[in-house]
Amino acid sequence: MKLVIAVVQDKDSSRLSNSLVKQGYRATKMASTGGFLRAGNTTFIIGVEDEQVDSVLQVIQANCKIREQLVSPVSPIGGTTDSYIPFPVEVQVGGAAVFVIPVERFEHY
Ligand code: 2BA
Ligand code: 2BA
Repeated sequence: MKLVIAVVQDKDSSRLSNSLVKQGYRATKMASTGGFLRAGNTTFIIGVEDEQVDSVLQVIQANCKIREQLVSPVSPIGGTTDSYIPFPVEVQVGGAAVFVIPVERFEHY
């Protein structure tokens, strides 16, 4: 068994959730925050059999779009200076950052 962890944009999360259910996959959605943009995103955890991993990855890929996002200057006042960005920069966000992790044990009570 594998655990697929996928960080996706909020805009894609309902579509992805619907597609996963439609294809018979079980998933848990968690509200998360990107460390860089400090904006909300959604983390899916999807426990699947090894042979289903590729198909789940295809579902994720098909439902998550790459988008450009402008990062506004962040004022260092009152905060730390290590993440200070002095001018707006455009970053590419998503489609999805996906990790596939082996599951040692799965119990369902
Ligand atoms: P954020 O951390 O808010 O990052 C949003 C986008 O900003 C990233 O898109 C990337 O294009 C850029 N970015 C992030 N950190 C950067 C850095 N240190 N220097 C320059 N640009 C940077 P994605 O790579 O598609 O990531 C989207 C979200 O997925 C991230 O949101 C984060 O929540 C998650 N993520 C991505 N890679 C990860 C990783 N290796 N481990 C854990 N979470 C990750
Ligand atoms: P359970 O299987 O007991 O799952 C309870 C919750 O545990 C799920 O909530 C989900 O958040 C998490 N979960 C279960 N299996 C998971 C997995 N393999 N990976 C990640 N998270 C997992 P819900 O998704 O709201 O599901 C509530 C109940 O609806 C489930 O109870 C199950 O009886 C049924 N169900 C869920 N997805 C189904 C599906 N695709 N087909 C048929 N029944 C489904």
